[in-house]
Amino acid sequence: MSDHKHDEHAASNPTSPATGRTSPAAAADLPGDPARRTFIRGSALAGLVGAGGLIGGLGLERTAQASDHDKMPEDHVASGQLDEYYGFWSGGQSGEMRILGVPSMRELMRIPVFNPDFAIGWGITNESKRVLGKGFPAGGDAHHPHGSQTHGHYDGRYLFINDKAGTRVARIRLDVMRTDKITKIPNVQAIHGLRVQREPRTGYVFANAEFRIPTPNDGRDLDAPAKYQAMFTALNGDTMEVAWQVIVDGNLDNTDCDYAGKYAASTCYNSEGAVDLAGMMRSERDWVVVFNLARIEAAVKAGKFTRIGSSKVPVLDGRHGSPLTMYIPVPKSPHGLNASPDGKYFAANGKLSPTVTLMAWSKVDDYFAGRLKDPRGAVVAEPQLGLGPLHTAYDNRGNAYTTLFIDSQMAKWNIADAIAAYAGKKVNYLRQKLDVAYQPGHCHTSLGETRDADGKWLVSLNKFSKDRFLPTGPLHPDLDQLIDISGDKMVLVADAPVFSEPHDAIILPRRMVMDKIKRKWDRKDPFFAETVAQARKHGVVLEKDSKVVRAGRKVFVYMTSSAPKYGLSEFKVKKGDEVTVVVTNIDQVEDLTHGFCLTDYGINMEISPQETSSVTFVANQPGVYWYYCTFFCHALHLEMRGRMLVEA
Ligand code: RUQ
Ligand code: CUA
Repeated sequence: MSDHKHDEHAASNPTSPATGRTSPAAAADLPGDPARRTFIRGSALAGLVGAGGLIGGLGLERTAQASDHDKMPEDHVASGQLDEYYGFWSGGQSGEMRILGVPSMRELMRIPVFNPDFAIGWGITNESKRVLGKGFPAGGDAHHPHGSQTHGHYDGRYLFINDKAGTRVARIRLDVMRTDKITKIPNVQAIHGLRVQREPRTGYVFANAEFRIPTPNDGRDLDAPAKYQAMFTALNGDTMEVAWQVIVDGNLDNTDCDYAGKYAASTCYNSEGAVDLAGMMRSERDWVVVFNLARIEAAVKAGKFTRIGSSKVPVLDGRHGSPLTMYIPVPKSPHGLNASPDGKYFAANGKLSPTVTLMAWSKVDDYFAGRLKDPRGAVVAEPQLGLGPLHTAYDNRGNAYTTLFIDSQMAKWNIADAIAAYAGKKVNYLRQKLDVAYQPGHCHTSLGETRDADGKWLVSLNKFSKDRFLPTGPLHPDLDQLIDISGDKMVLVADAPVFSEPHDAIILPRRMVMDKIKRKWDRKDPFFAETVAQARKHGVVLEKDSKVVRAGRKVFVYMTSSAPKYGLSEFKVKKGDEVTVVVTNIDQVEDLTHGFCLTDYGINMEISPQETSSVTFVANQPGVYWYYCTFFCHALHLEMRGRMLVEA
């Protein structure tokens, strides 16, 4: 019955009168509604078999209430409807990644990456510790999320994100939305800018080191800043191993690459090589450094590199005069670096200059072929936009959108007109300036860093919210604003508060992501394969067996979980034993996640349908310790528990 209602609702949902854009539910090619029905059936089924009954009931009611959203503004996604896009938001100094629905701007999920997370058990489970590595730092500072691409289109395999605080790069699997690899980058400090190779595929993940340090950083040259260095790093996106590094002049900031697979480029400030603020701002010009990938690969092959300390990574010299790099002078402390989706241009955002410098990849070809002598000749436009340009995003109609941090504005400008103006023609390239609140850093357009830029949505990631929301104490949320760019004018449609501190985001169509997503774990998933292999050595079949295996002072406790029961209602160990608890969720019902929390031991972990999670700890306190389920899974969820008995 409820399915039927839902269908009626979707069918009666017309094209939005305001913009002519088809509302999400009416778009026939999108699998949202069938998927929704699958979910409802699953939940209803769960109710029938006695598991998840409560949740199932709620889901049905909510869908039945969905109504009236034709009258709602364009960004409104009514109850029971699905967003048209997935947004992947960096979590900044929270160290995590967040999934938002766009245009609703609702937070859908958080993915722990560099941060410990008690809900998931990230940093607690053995499976997550294998990803985080030994002695992982307490958190991270994640700035730049980017999706793997093939021929300039998102391919739905991975997301990558940097950690500035811990000099790391992480990879997240899109099918399960889980971090599966983290790589510590050697020889450098503070990975900031991050991008992925577009052609032929990712391929390389490019990572900028922002701070200059002595090489090796082992206590030498502490007070000799002239000897400090920063490097550009390329990782292999398939293995997450570092492929090579290139030493540059100055500090690297942001990076991007072309659509032809030939170059990467980074903004580079502090050409002065200073270590304090005044020194770093002294000179009028800094650089964009372009890296010639083919020449770098050839140099690696030819052995023209060094290795530093115990690191195996080939390190090449790309400082001024190197054939591997091109230094394009740009004004002053440039920040964002953004390649246009037509594959022709890349822009450096002036930060301390009111300009954006637009360069052509074809001129970079000319330079490396010896046809262009002055690197500055790569510049094809330098539009003056306003104060504090930080980042630029693009639509599919030849327009660019640049955040103005100091002016608190978004500037829309036309690329062709800016090029004509630079060539001396009298044209106005500036299309519109829109006030945003307050102090925007990054901006991002839907699919704007791929060939599929669709010119529909722009998000402005603002650093301050001041008075826009209910006060939350001295610490304010950040403010992300959604802008409709489908028409001639930018229209601000929504404010979304966000916890500290998204720097950057990407927006993908839901179809691309939903096609890849698994709604249950595959029992053969590599994420917990090592745990499965270990159980097999003990003769344990995780889906069936609940038992305790003792090997000296090591105790392995295997149990299933199926709402509302663990396979073991108690287990006994001795004080000082090293205990490994392995829980396998054998429920088949979608959304039926269990938890395993061991009281007074600081342990919790999530076990989603068909997943195995494990944790290892020392039973250092004698007594009775209850374990219980933390994810509300059943009417008898509160009864889902058992006892660990620790003998003195
Ligand atoms: S940065 S506000 Cu970390 Cu991308 Cu520019
Ligand atoms: Cu299982 Cu709650």
